[in-house]
Amino acid sequence: MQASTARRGALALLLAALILFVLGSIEMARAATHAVEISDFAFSPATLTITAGDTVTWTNSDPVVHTATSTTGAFDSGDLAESESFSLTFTTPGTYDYLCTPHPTMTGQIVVQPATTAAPSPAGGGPIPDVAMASEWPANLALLLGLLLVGGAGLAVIVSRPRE
Ligand SMILES: [Cu+2]
Repeated sequence: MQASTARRGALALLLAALILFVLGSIEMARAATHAVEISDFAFSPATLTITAGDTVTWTNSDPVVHTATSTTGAFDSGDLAESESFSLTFTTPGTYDYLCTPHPTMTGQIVVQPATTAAPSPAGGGPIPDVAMASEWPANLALLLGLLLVGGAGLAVIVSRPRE
């Protein structure tokens, strides 16, 4: 009876770990991080379409101070020196125009789509989010499948252990 209780405990632990991992993977797959490079006095890509909950990281590659500053006051990176970066998670769908305060002709736009809609082809026709999703999914799925296999093997070992 003692051995059986221990086995049940191990099973429960393993299952809990599996569930946590699956939930974590789903969350990772849902929330992506996108990069905007500030280079040669321009934001690249100038227009970026993301999903609510995604994070955008601006990185300044110029030897000159730039900013990523919302035209409506929604956000402001402050001064970014060379190789400095600024990250922001967008939770509210909408279109966010921004510019560089020292160089107002440098402009950019973040389009945040609702998280619930399964991303139909965006009105702007931006291929960037699709490419990002395509590159992220296989890695996460492979990771998930790998852990399920390891977990399954662990379960099989525990279950098949001879009873005393
Ligand atoms: Cu600038």
